[in-house]
Amino acid sequence: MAIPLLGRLDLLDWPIILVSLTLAWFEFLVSIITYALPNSLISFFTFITKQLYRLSSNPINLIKSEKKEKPVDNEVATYQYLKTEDKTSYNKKNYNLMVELLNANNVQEMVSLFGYDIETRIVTTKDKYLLSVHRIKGRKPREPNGKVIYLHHGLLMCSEIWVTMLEKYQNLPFILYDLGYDVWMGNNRGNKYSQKHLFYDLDSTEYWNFSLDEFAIFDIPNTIDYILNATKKKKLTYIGFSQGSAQAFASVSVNSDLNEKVDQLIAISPATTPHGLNSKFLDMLLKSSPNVTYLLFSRKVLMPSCIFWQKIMYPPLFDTVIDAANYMLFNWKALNISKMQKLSSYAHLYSTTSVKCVVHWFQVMSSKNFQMYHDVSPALSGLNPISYPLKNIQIPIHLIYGTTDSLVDINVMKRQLPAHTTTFPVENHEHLDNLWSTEVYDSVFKQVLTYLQQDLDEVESKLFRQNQDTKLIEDIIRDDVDRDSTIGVADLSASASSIEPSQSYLKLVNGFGSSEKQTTTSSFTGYQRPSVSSVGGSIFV
Ligand SMILES: *[C@@H]1O[C@H](CO)[C@@H](O)[C@H](O)[C@H]1NC(C)=O
Ligand SMILES: *[C@@H]1O[C@H](CO)[C@@H](O)[C@H](O)[C@H]1NC(C)=O
Ligand SMILES: *[C@@H]1O[C@H](CO)[C@@H](O)[C@H](O)[C@H]1NC(C)=O
Ligand SMILES: CC(=O)N[C@H]1CO[C@H](CO)[C@@H](O)[C@@H]1O
Repeated sequence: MAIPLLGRLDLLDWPIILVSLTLAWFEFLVSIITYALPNSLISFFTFITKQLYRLSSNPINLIKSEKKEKPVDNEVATYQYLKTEDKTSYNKKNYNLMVELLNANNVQEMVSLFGYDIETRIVTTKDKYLLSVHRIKGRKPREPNGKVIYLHHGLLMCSEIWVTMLEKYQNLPFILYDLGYDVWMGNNRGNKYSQKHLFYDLDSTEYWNFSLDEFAIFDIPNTIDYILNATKKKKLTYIGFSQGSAQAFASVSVNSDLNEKVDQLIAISPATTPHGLNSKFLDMLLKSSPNVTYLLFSRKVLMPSCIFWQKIMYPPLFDTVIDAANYMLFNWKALNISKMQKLSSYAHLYSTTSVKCVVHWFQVMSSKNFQMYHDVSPALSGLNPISYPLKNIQIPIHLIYGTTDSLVDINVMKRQLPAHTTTFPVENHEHLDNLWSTEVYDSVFKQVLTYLQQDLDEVESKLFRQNQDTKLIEDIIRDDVDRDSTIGVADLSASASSIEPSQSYLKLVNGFGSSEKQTTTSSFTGYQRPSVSSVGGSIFV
């Protein structure tokens, strides 16, 4: 006898549903418990983690049986987490900037650390979602070159990912702006900057009822139209990271008018049909049926508790968790991103999206076909999803991909895309390395500039020599900081004690409930930036 609805599940789905329900309940319980936790307990856990990180750069080493070297003296121990790395990249300037970036609340605060400003525009999509688009503004006059660039982020991200690098010249928007481009950074519906609909409640299932299809059909074309109208230009250049490039391919393939509006698509770490997850169990679990994923994560926003965890976690621990999760899910080892960089970048990695969007990706992975979202399993119903007609794209496409990126199967992608697609492999790079690695300017952004038909020698002389004359890079350095002093870990922790408590990068973490506000003034540009209040511990005990 058939049971309505549930009777349609495969045999294999049953044990999975049981596991999912257990996990879901577990997450529910944990979230109840954490919300009920008093602040003092949270501080206690933070304290414990801090002690663990003092003993070892990586808590995993603590459980390993091998003996540690003799205990280090206190001065050095305060900065153990960063110690294992090449010390040359640590100077006081970088460290202070990292603290500021880590604690920055929004993209506006982030770019202001580098002497830029943000102009926010609100795009209303045809289906009435409101999206923020961020346009870079400089505080200094520069010569516009009349070209427009549109940057778009990846899955579970927001526009902040473009401006997290500690070295100014490794942030793509700043290079492009200084070279004269009009630089815009888009945001998908549902992320940190676009959580608004004219009619739907943010808490409703209707609001979160979107997948890649809506990005492709509404968000991308509507944003492009908005930018072109605002700039009174005929064409722009699109640069996407990861899902941001997949969205663009999908979008151009179904909106043929975009062929006239975009002059080229530059795809950094593009992903259209990833193989699947590294963890076989999770892979099977999530590919099995969308209903399982919906049971596990609801039909609304994906894991909103991540933001909460990020807030209460000790930042190095948060980074370790992200690294471990990425390793389990995708087999990424994140060797090319320095720990210092991770502290600033990972803090701006996660933003919200819908569960449906992730379900859509799992459908693409399991069918090995870049197709639209569909509700019923085609194997059972004979109802087939529509594939995105990627071959329709007429504009030039350039793929910049890492050779060790487990999400990119370059041959599959080349077969899906039109024949005029060009590729540029980056040796030994994983997915995120193409955005945040220690040499991302040299290995990736130079190539982007080449696609933009910039003369690299000219660029370098413009960016770097100009900096020597007019101290552009130095804008970001506060007067009291000696930028050239490259110091070892011991010195770093010694100097760290002179950093005021308000600069502890834990200030956000335990900052709940305090109304104390402080402002720091950058002596060079004279702008005022509110800094988050500080309660609780610093890493420097
Ligand atoms: C989501 O949107 C589709 C149309 O795009 C509609 O058929 C479906 O009923 C909606 N689902 C929910 C839960 O609102
Ligand atoms: C284009 O911009 C003008 C203002 O500059 C505005 O009045 C008009 O509605 C815009 N058109 C579209 C299609 O967004
Ligand atoms: C998932 O659940 C819906 C009802 O909520 C049902 O119509 C659909 O057939 C189910 N899909 C699968 C693959 O079990
Ligand atoms: C420059 C650098 O550190 N490159 C490393 C990037 O990561 C790969 C492993 O994924 C290493 O083999 C490279 O040496």
